[in-house]
Amino acid sequence: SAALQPSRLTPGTDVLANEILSCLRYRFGKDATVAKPHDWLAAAIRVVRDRVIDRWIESTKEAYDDSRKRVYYLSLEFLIGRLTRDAFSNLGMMEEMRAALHKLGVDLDVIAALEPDAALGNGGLGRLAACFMESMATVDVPAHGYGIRYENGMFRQEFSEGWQVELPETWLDYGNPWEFERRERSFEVGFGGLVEFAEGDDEKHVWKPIERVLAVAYDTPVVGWRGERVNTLRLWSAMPIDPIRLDAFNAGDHIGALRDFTKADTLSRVLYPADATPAGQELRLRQEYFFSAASLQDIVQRHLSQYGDLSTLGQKAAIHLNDTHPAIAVAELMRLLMDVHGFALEKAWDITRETFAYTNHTLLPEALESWPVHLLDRLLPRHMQIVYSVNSLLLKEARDKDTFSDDSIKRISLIDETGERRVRMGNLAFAGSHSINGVSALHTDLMKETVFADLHRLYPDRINNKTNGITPRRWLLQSNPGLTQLARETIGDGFLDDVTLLRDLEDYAKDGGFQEKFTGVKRRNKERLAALVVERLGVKVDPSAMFDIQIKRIHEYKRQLLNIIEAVAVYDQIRSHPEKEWVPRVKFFGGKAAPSYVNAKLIIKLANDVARVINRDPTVRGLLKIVFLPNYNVSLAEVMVPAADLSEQISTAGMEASGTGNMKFALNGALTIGTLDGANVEMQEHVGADNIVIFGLTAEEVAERRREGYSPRDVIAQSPELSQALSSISSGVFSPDDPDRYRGLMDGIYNTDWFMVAADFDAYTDAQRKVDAIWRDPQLWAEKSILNTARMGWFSSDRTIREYARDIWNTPTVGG
Ligand code: DL6
Repeated sequence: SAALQPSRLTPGTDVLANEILSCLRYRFGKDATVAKPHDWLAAAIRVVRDRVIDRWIESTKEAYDDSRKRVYYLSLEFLIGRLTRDAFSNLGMMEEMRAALHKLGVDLDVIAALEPDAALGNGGLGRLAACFMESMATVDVPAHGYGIRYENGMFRQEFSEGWQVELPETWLDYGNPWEFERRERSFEVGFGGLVEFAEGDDEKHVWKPIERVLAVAYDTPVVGWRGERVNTLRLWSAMPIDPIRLDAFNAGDHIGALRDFTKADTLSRVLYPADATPAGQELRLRQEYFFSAASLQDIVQRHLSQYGDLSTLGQKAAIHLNDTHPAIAVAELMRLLMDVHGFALEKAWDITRETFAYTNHTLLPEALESWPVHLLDRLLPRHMQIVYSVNSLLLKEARDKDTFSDDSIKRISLIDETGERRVRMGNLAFAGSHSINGVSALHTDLMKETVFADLHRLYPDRINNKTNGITPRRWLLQSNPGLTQLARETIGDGFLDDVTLLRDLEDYAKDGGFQEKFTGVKRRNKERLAALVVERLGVKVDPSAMFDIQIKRIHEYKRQLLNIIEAVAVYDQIRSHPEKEWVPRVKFFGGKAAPSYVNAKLIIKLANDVARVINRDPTVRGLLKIVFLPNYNVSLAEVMVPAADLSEQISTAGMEASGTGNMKFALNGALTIGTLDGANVEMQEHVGADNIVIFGLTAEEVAERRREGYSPRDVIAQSPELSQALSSISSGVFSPDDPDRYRGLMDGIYNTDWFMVAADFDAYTDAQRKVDAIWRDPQLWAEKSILNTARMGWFSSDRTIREYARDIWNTPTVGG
């Protein structure tokens, strides 16, 4: 295993073992003979946690004493996964803890696996926030993450006859040893009511909400690499101000007496399980305002207690909006500045823009948030007034330029008047920020050309690109100890601190001895995944077959359908040409569908139906297997990513903002088959065009085909393989119990095919055969695989965070 250098913080195995025993005894009232695995985990965590706390307090104090600028990262999602390994490993205590536990007869890996995933996010956006938190601590940016402490995070996915079933995930059942409740950090958050003028001052407004809830802080320490800095993730939990209405209770209305409790509790109860799909219900807006308002009160209070004056807020605080979900914070800060602290509109607007920055994560029109004016009017009446006020400043600026047509002004407006009047949260976030960034070069260019074209013309200096990254600690050091150890033996330890140094592995790419070791590591990772597949699904897969993996949220634009249809085509081919030399493959899928997304759920069922037929067909002779692992989450990704030979990144070009799974796979030595979409474009530049298999239409070509009037039927008619696959799915070959099950889904491809599955199909199958050809030459495959690992260091989230710090937040960083 990767015995990372113990840091100066480690106290030695015996001391740790004694601390664990004493924690068991005095905190949990147990001794070693009666302790259950959960008790051992809880005790081990607390022993490490005490050390984290020391660094945490020091980091906080240092930032205060040095008057350092702080970053506040507002995100409705933090998809953390397990925290324990991060903390143990970043403090350099992993191996000593392992030894200490071993001495006590406990296996660290066994108890670590008991920790539930903190799944407070849907997918890429939430996982990015988690990587950023770890990287901010690593590169020494004093930062606070702010979000919601959902009691039920992402749902647990099970399959019932191949259909997705959603069940609540209760990650807090055994308590959460990593969090600290901060009752003293509670803030009131209001909703509804009316706005009045302050007494004797009809310049000043006072909002009188009719409903109030309490936001209570729960803090989690986030440990940076080598434990140099520990930052805070502050998650808000909602509580009623009065837990029970005694008057109602005493009058016999026992349910009514708890109404406030239920209403408050709902706010932090569930994560909306929507990703790149609309989630536009009132509760969602309430959640967004709830956590934005609590966070801003906290930030303002901290700033005032240190600096006494909010006019310097933007110099000492950078508030980052992770997508538009916290965009209402722009209006909330304006309200606090004007109504509570007496700033004039223009001055408040200057401070606001100096303080805020915004990251856009999607161009999909259905995922761009907007709220009906009447809803904001009712729920947040003062904020609606403020939106109108800043809109008038914004539109005046555009009109004064004389180069904006009426149509252009309409698109710039914060209010969309094309149908029901709605507030455009993207425009609000843009207008209220000094920096707006996309998450890959292509995505940023498209932002400038499409959704924000007019605002970009008005403020040409604001949009900038910050290509996403991933933390190499979790996605290499922890999840792939075998590869980490091999790299250490080969090129030394420098890459542990600067992952770009992995490029030294390039020298070994053609070295037969190294290739063998590299392939051996992959083989063991594949065996581990194969064992997990047997355990969870009872399906046997051969680790010498190519492991071809597509794991991500299920969405039509991500085109799991393209992958499944290709599997069906290969299945046909294997049966018609059994004499050919087929490359044995296991196609793995993993991912959840938004519960309301009918087609995504049908795609899951299709994958499972196709798997059932192919896996049981003796004529296939195991040359093709399909495995859909249920309940894909961060912990499962940590097993699947290091085991992949081939990574599927096949979205319709122009639709995936960046992708980050693509980076994790390539760093772990998988070859990518992908379109020129999102960060794949930059990955190709870094790993080299020979070491990635790119296919399909470009974003420009997709747009052109759509403009021209694309006819999928004609394309399908030209492709016998595709025609055959589509008609077998459509006619019920894979769904004999319900032959029409997939007719509608397939008709969508024949008639519209918005996601260009048919248009890209032949290019995709050609690319897959190219992959087969490389696989047949194991040295060539190993060489390309090693070059992927060696050249992916640039995609570290440390690099991304340094760029944010330099270009957006104006805060210093270390290293790099
Ligand atoms: O930026 C993180 C991640 C990107 O890598 C994905 O390409 C993108 O789809 C995802 N966006 C969302 C958008 N959801 N909303 N709103 O999750 O962000």
